Amino acid sequence: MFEFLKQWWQGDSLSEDEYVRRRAQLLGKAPIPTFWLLGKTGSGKSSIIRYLTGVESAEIGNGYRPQTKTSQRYDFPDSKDPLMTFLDTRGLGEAGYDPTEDLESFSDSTQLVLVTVRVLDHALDELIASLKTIRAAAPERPILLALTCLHETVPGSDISERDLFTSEVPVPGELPDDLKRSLQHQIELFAGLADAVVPIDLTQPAEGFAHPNFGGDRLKAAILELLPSSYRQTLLHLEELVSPLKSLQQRRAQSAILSASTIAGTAAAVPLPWVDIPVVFAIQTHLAYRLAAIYELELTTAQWAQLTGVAGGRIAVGMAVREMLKVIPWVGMAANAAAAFAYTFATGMAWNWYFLEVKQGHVPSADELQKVFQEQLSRGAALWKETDQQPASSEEAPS
Ligand SMILES: Nc1nc2c(ncn2[C@@H]2O[C@H](COP(=O)(O)OP(=O)(O)OP(=O)(O)O)[C@@H](O)[C@H]2O)c(=O)[nH]1
Ligand SMILES: [Mg+2]
Repeated sequence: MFEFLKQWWQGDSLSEDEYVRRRAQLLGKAPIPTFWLLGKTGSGKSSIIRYLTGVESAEIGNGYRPQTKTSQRYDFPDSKDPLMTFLDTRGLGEAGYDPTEDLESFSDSTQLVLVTVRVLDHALDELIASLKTIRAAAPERPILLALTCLHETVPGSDISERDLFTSEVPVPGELPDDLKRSLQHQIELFAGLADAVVPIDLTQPAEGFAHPNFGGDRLKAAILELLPSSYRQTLLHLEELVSPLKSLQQRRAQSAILSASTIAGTAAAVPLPWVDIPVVFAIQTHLAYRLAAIYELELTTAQWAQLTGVAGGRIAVGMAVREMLKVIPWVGMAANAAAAFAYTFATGMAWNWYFLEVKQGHVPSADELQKVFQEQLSRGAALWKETDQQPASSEEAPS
C-alpha cells in the first residue's frame, strides 16, 4: 500500500532511480560544510570533532570511513543525512606525507582547512611543507590554525580560569611568559599560511581544569567568520540539534529535516524559477518516510492524506510561492532557494510535530497541523535569512 501512496504522491514526477541520482548530485553541491583537519597524531583533531559535534570520541572512531590512503572521513551525524563532514588526515609526522592524493580527491569540496598544532611542538617542517602545497592549490580557501594543549607550557597552573584571548589579541600580555613565547613562536612560523589563529585547550573533565572546553567558543566564532556565508547554516543551529535534552530520535529527526531542507534549497538555486520542483517534492516525500521510520510509526491512509493535504507539495505550487513571498521579500534565484529551504523545513517540522503527537496518543487535527506548518514556515524563512544576509560575528556564534 505504501508503494501505491508513494506513487500517487510523487505522480510521474521522478522515478526512484532518478531521485537517487539527482540527490547524489545535489548533495555534492549542497552547502554542507566540509572541514579538512590536518595535524600530527595526538595534536587534537578528534578532540575538535568531539567538541563541535558533541559526539564521543569512540563513536567518532566507529563512524570513520577510509577516504584516501592518508585520510578518513566522518559525516555528522551520519552519511544518510549529513550536516557536516570532517576529513581527518593521518600520517602527518610520519616521514613523507604527500598531500597530492588528498588534494586531488577533496580539494574542491572542502571550505576550510583546520590545522591542529600542539603549542609546544617544534617538529613542524613537514606540516608546513604540506600546508604550503595545500595553500598554493587554493589560495582563497581559508586556513585556521588551532594551537592546542596550552597548559603543557605552564605545568601546575590552570590558564583556563580566565580567558584573556580575543581575536584581536592572540598573545595577551598578562599570560605566563613561557606560554607567550610558545604562542609567539608558532604564530610567526605560520605567518602567511594561517588566516586565523585560535589558542585552545580541550581537556577531559577528569583532568580537572576549570574550563575543559577552553577556547571552544572562540574556535566556533573563528570558523563562522571564515566559512563562506551559505555554509554557516548548520553551525549556527548545531547547538539546538545536539541539545542533550532532546531524545536521540528527535535529534535524528532534526538533522534529517535540516539536511533535506539544505538539499532542497540547493535544488532550487537555479536561474529558472521552480525548475526543480519535482526534485524538491521528492526530497520532501522521502523526508516523510525517513521521519516515520525514525519514529517507528506506520501511517494509516487517512493520516497520510491529512499530512500531505496540509503540508503537502501537491497543493498548487503557485500557492506555495505566494505564501513564500509573504515571508520572503526578495525575488529571483535566492528567493527560490530560500523558499525551497523554508518550505521543506516547515513540512518536515510539521510532520515531526505530528509524529511526536501521535506517539503520545494524540492525533492532531488538520487545523492544528496547518498552524504548526505556518509557524515553521516563518521560522524556516528566518533561519535562511539569518545565514544568508548577516555576516557572522562572535556574538552570533553558538556558545
Ligand atoms: N590538554 C589538552 N589535551 C588535548 C588537547 N587536544 C587534545 N588533547 C588530548 O591529546 C590526546 C590526543 O588528542 P586527539 O584529539 O585524539 O588527537 P588526534 O589529532 O585526533 O590524534 P590522532 O587521531 O592520533 O591523529 C587526547 O588524550 C586528548 O584528550 C588540548 O587542547 N589540551
Ligand atoms: Mg584522531
